[in-house]
Amino acid sequence: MARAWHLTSRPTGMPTHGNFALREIESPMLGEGQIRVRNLWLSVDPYMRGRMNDAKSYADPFALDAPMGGGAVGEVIESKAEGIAAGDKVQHMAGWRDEAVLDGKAVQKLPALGVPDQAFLGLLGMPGMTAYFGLLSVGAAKPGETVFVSAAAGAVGSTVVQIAKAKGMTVIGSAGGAEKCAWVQSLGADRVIDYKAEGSLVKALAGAAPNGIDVYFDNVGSDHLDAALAVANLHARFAVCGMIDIYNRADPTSLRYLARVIGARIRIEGFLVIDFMPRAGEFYRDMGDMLASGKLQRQETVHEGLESAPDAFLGLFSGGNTGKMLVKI
Ligand code: NAP
Ligand code: FER
Repeated sequence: MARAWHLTSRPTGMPTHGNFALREIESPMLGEGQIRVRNLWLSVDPYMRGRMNDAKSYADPFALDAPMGGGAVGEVIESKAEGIAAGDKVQHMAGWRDEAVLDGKAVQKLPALGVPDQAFLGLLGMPGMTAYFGLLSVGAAKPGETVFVSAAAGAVGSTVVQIAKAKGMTVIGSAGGAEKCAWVQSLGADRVIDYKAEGSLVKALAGAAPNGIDVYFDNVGSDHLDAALAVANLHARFAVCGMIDIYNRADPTSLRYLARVIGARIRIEGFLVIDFMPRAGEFYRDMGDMLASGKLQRQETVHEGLESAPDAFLGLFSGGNTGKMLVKI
């Protein structure tokens, strides 16, 4: 019997195990055009927290008492869809479960880039694409400029660090704890800030970026965003990717340095990775080249078994991952 994690209640503040239940689901016979996929890897991502709220947003909330969704990679075990055969590896959005029956049109075969399957959930998947277009298109980062990225040891942030270095930028990354900071430095970051060890992030960033910053890639919001505003150069660009610091709290901190937007003519722009899907080919080509020339490293934190999905998800909010957080089935 296939099983799927269901959202059973909407969290207030930090989610708990009590918000989820692992339940058996139907495994229907295949209709014309459908495939059966055995999931191998599940992605857990911060955006899922937003979809647990009953709020109007870019995507519908997760329904209560229904299987959760999310990025996944699996193997086709049965197919009635043209062009897809048993044994094919595919990516799709029916995650948080061990098996899924899907329309063949709802999955993509994994590109042949010579990397392990799970890379398509991280470095070469949604987080990688977020990093790539957020940095180069939204942030319009140029060689020689200084980029600051928060949550730099995470899936998106660690990819931003590596792309920025490969493209000739000076990079400052922030992360929680000495071990993560050492890893971010090993990826090529010029300076790292252990935000958990700093009293004032403004002072720490001013010290790490004596010539200011030209691009801020925001994954965290709050004090990180404020510190970036404080040290931003004239015509700096802020690519606002996420604000994980506020996803579980009702009392967002105020921005003391917001008015610098005016004098420094800062452009602050939020973005969604889905807007860049039509440019996926560009991403795979350029990332493929960078991979082939040894400029990109992959790192994953893996939780074992479908049972561990809520633990993996909750770990995102307590710094439980270095690189991409994954569940291996
Ligand atoms: P991730 O960075 O791999 O995982 C989350 C990390 O955030 C944790 O490991 C933790 O690292 C850090 N963190 C958690 N709570 C924090 C807090 N209160 N203050 C500072 N750091 C905190 O996750 P990801 O998938 O790469 O996502 C990163 C950001 O990008 C998120 O904000 C996410 O919502 C956003 N995102 C946006 C899009 C889009 O289309 N706009 C797409 C993908 C992701 P430390 O141990 O360093 O604290
Ligand atoms: C994310 C965080 C927030 C994300 C989307 C949002 C796709 C959107 C928030 C909103 O619409 O309020 O990681 O990823």
